[in-house]
Amino acid sequence: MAKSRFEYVRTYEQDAILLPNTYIVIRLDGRGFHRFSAHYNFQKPNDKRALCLMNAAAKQVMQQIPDVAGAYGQSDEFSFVLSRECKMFDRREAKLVSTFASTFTAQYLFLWPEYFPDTPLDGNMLPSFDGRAVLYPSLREVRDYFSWRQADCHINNLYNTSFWTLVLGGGLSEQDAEQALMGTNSGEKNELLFSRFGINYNNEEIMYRKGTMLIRDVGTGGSGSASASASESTESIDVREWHEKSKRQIEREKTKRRKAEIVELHVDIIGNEFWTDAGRWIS
Ligand code: DGT
Ligand code: MG
Ligand code: MG
Ligand code: MG
Ligand code: MG
Repeated sequence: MAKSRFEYVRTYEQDAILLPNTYIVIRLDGRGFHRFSAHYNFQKPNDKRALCLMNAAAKQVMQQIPDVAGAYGQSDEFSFVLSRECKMFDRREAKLVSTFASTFTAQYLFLWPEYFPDTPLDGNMLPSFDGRAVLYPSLREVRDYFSWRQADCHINNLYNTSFWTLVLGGGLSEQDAEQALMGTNSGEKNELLFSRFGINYNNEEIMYRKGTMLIRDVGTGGSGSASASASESTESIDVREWHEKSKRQIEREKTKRRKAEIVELHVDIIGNEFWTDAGRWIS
């Protein structure tokens, strides 16, 4: 490209580069979904169509971006964790975050009619998602990050389930329901649901209670890491040591991720089990 005398303006561009050798978590969150969900009459407290649409859009993002190891979603948010060796866009933060947000938004729009066949989108109320990238130095923090989001899902869902049961099932006004729940702990909310409405919270749909984890089924015959030993599979990931990987190894893992089937799980990701059994999806 011929250089013009205007070319110098380019030197004003500042790229924030994400630290090497760290896990990148990109969290997307629906903009103003309080209003968005009301506009399209999402069922309260959970609209299955809306949650499945989020999952489907996230799955498409994973399909298109093999650097994503796994993703967790709940409510109007989705978090994608990228492998530590990820070199996509030379780890330029703005390129990464904006690409994730726009790819996800495009998929959400494209898939909308499949999940809301009777509800056309309104040009004055279209979905958009903000995004941010957070870096974590080890699997310990990555794991705690996912635990944090799932705990958030649990707390909000228990509250929302109690609130809407009081309003829709108990005939309370929204203010009275808020009053009734003020200062109650989890046990008291469970008790209220059970004693007044015969609802056992633990029998509520698991996707609502646990959110959705998407991982790649990289198989059990040797994990993503070529040097993985048999004993590693039973080892808790937070004690697994990180070691420098060769370019070939990184490429091999990427190919494996690209080919692997994406599995949708609605399970506890706070306890050890998920990270010992399924922990192979991340290395
Ligand atoms: P933001 O993120 O600051 O732009 O604002 P919002 O309004 O998106 O707030 P946020 O992200 O904290 O909360 C998510 C909102 O989306 C919350 O008001 C509940 C709503 N929402 C998400 N999923 C569902 C659903 O399945 N059913 C219903 N009725 N509402 C939902
Ligand atoms: Mg939001
Ligand atoms: Mg917010
Ligand atoms: Mg949100
Ligand atoms: Mg371009």
